[in-house]
Amino acid sequence: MKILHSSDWHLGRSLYGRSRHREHAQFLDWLLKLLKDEAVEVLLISGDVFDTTTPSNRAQELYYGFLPRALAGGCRHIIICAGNHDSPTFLAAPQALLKGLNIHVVSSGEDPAAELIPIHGQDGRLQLLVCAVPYLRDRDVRTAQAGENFQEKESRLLGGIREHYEQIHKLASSQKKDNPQAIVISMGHLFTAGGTTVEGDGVRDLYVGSLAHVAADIFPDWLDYVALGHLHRPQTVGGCDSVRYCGSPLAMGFAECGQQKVVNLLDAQAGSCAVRSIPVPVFQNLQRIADTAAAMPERLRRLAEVSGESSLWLELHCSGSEAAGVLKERCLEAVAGSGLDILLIRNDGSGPDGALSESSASLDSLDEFQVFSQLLDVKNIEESERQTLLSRYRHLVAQLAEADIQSGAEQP
Ligand SMILES: [Mn+2]
Repeated sequence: MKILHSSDWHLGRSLYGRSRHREHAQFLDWLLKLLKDEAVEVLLISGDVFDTTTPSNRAQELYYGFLPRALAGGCRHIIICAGNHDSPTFLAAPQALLKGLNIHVVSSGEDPAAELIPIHGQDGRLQLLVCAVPYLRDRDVRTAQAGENFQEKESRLLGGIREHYEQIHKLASSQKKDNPQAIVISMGHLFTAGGTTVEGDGVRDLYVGSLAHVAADIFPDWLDYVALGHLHRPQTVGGCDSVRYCGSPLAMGFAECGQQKVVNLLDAQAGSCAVRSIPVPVFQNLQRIADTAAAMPERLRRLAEVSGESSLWLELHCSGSEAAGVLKERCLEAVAGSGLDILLIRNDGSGPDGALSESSASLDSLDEFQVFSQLLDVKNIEESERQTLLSRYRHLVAQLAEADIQSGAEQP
């Protein structure tokens, strides 16, 4: 049985204000062809389908346009679990309709039994059992206790996550006993201990701190495969070939340019699951260039000559003495008429007007934590107080990210 594992599409995402819509559309077309060519029967999407909890209509059109085309191409079942970027209620809203088409959406982690998806063969026997665990939110797995500190909260959360996986694996294991021929796969959207990320790759910290990394031993070794989402770099977990993050299909930022993106294709039978990583083509070239401000325009001019009209998005890191405005003008002039497109110029401010360059850094290039950290710098906050404020701020941002404000339900 051929099964394909993908995750972290982040439909609707932009890069420094530039839309990635065309790239996403091209990726989905490529994926449709792959599903068909490889005669994939089941597609697994391990969370972060959308980049935000309120995706644009265009982003939704990509998703709802893709699903029926995948089915028409021969894919029998699609299983989608929610990631931390997805709104659980948004993904769940068309659940009943999609279920009728064999598209299974699991968006909330309230009930492990509801995350167990059985897929039967034509002979009526259980062929595949998928434990489709979505991103587990704080409220899914634990009850808040009065007066607990952050550490207690985190350790209780980790315990709750572990227990949730134990429960679903117990249910799956008892079904497996009656159906030894069945393939069993777990899906999850979480940060397992030892996983790696790249600066600026768009992986939003889960929960309050970075302590909430779950040990990979929550996945028992009798599982045929574990299809993970959340980390954007493809990787195996704990040296185990059958526990994998497939990563995002697009480079999420300039730090990821040159990183080979993949989807994982499984040829699965009970007890043996061969995994092949299929490289995803690059639909938009990205490049980061670091040089002195004085040398940058000439370097761009040479690059423009070589690349001609082919499209290349650039992030420039400049050092040295050049006023930000003049530098920008000279760089734009150097790439005029070519396929080179400068998305961001970062000036390290080592020149005489360093302060000016720094303050003109675009808000687009900073995340919410960098903005807050700069605010603490400006206010000359002392180190001890700084740690407390940072920790509270992270807590607030995490709460906000999990609030699912468009759900229409009364917020507690
Ligand atoms: Mn993600």
